[in-house]
Amino acid sequence: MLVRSLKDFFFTQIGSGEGTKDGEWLPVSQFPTSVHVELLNLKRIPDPFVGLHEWDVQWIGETRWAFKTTFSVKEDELKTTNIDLVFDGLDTFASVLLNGAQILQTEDQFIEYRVAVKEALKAGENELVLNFDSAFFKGRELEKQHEKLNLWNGDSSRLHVRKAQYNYGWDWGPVLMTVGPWKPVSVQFYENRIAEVDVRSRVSEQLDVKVSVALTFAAKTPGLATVSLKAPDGSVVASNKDISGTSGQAETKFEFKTGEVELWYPVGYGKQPLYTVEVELTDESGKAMDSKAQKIAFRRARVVQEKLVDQEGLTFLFEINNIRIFCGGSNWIPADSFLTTITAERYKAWLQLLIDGNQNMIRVWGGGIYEADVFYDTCDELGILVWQDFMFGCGQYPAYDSFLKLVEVEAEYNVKRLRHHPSVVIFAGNNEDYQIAESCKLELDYSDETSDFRKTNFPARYIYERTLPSIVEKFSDIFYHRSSPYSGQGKPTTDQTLGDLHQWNVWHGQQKPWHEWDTLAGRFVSEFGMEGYPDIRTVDYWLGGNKDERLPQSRTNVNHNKADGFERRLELYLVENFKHAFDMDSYVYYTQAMQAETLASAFRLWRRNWKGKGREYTAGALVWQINDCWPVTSWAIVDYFLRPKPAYFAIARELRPFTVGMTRKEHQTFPDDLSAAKFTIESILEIWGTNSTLEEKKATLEVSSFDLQSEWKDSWSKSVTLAPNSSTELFRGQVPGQPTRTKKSEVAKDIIVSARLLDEDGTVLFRYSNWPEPFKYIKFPPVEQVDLQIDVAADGESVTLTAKKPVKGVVLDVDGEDVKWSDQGIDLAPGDPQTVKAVGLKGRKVRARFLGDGTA
Ligand code: BMA
Repeated sequence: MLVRSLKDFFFTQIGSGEGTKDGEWLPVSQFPTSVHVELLNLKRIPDPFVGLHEWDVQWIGETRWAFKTTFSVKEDELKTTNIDLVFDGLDTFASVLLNGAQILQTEDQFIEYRVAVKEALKAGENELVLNFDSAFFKGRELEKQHEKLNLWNGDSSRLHVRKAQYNYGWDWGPVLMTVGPWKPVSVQFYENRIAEVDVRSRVSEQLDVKVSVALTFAAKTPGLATVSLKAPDGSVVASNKDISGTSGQAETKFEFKTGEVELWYPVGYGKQPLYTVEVELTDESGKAMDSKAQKIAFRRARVVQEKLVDQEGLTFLFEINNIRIFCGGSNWIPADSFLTTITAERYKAWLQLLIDGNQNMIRVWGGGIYEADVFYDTCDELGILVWQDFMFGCGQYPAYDSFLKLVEVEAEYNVKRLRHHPSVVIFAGNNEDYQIAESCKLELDYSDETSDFRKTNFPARYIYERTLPSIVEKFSDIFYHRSSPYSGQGKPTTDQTLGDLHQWNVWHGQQKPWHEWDTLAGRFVSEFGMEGYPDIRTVDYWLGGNKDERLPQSRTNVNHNKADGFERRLELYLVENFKHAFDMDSYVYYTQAMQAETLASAFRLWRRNWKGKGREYTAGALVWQINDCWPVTSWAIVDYFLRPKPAYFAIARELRPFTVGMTRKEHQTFPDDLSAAKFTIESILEIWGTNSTLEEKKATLEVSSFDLQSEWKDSWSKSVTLAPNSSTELFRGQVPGQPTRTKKSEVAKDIIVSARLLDEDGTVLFRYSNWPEPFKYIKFPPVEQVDLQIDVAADGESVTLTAKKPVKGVVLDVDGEDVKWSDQGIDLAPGDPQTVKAVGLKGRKVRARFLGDGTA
């Protein structure tokens, strides 16, 4: 098969306007591309990521645009039996003309379009024109034609349009309605081609492997196929030849006993050996017609929902090759408002950040896109488990026939595109659409499994409970989950004992203190979060040098935080917990410190709930969100420019193989039920360890306590054994140095309890300091007494931190460009120096912020 990519496109605005003059065709600067990217490149629009310019480019989304190219076809090429034009992705409503004749009308951004064009082509120059309508107008017309439906985020017309929903604006993203050929365009010449390679590898409980390879050919012409399975080192493991392809279909099988082929494991549990299935198709004379290679891997993946020994409900856990995995990870949104600008290197950098953050799962969220192949390839290579939503987010979607037809084609196309990735272990029908149905009190009777839901005012239930599960089952072996969140057993999405949970009662909902995460746990918490400002450099980027706007309350900063009521919520959590300052740099620090505390606490408390077989009370936590699509203040733990926030490092610590967790709770006891004045208050400390490895771990737990207001300190240690793949309770008792109190006016001492887990050779496996809360009450010692020292190593690429007093929330920085720090948001204890890598320090002076550093 001969494939020719078409890249030399020109674009113009249909009907003159701000973009291009009448009849002015401009060469594109890159391909694939979109109109915003091209106008930005030509400096015909301001950068929508800066200032309030988002609102200066809205006209683009309400304008029609055209792209055109010419390509030549030789006489002999024209003789080829089949010639197709293939569009991997057109955003979104395009009418396609070849040599002036319309050959295609598109209406779904998420699928490939293939058109047989042999008859429409001529020898010599051929002209291809793509006329794009305004998706926004199209949506509004469809909405008028059908009905206005409920949603959260964006214009309601989005629900009628199969386009990345976040384009319409989200509570972390701008309104930027992209338009254009966002994926490659090619012309393909072939006698016959391998249309589909469907590799299913079934790994039994005994871990033996059965592989079936089903082939679909474009044409029913005589031909023979050879299917080879190659090992990661390229050697041929097995091969089947002379498989007849004449009927257009063919199948072949391979079987391997346990251990004959290597299994794929998620990061932290084994390697990620990727095999390759190579298919050669020849005609009867042996002349090659087409070939395809597909990476595959062998793993047994299960979503286990079974009874717990002593709690109601069911587990919701992931098991890979018979190993139950605590999933610590993140939610992923599109990494840019302008998708065509995201390079393969950027995808890899993001996913490497996830791995460096000790995370093992990523959820591709339902308001974005079915991600690029490189995303899933990289997850396969790095051992990152993928939770894949279908692209429906926070809406009461329709299910009228034409919409349903689009969804069927879209789902089949993307399930087939993603099914061979070992990393993809679950498909979820949508993001939060059952929550919309619950909160809008739509017709949703969970016990009704039989009605034709299209006749209800929650018609999309038909998609999530009929259309998608049957497509997933028919074309893949991947587990299907009706929605995220979804409980099942007829329970609402807020049930904490079933399915997955979006726990938003911190920040949204009841706006509870993060200290209550333990009572807010679920079987699998697939969303929770806290906002924090991005790095000050990112803030300065969107300020575009406008110093007058360099304060938290400025119009520009407000435009770069899309979360409803963010001011109130940020201040709610800051005022309740931190003495804080309100200048720009301080607000960045304090919101980041708050975000880090909030999110680390969640992972710490929920990992404690992973207590071994039958006690997997919480089997996963996916933080909302790892990334941003533009420079913004949001729930992201790493900002748009891939600058990690302290929360990223705090979470990375809590997801290490061995951790120690602590809580400190006040227990008030009354001698009898008469008196309210007579009571005792004890500060009870609970300590536990976690071990995500499959071996038990012997270590030493060392607990050092310091009084912030005096030289008093205490220390004890004991040998501990951390159970494999579980948490282990290690200690419960009074906070050292904190006497029992009998009056509320006897305030608790500022005792800092620092625990370290030491390996047999004395290496520090983990350290964690538990501080009295809320932090706002703490009387921090004068900075001189703290005497925080930052010593730069001889190689200038790391710094060692020491202090005479416990220090909380150390964030390091330098002037100028970023340094790649290995840790941030550090809690220091006297006598326990910590070394932080500082790649790119280049001799610059390191400064530090910390709680009690005098800025508030
Ligand atoms: C959940 C997500 C997103 C949203 C986030 C923060 O609803 O599914 O839709 O951005 O919360 O509000």
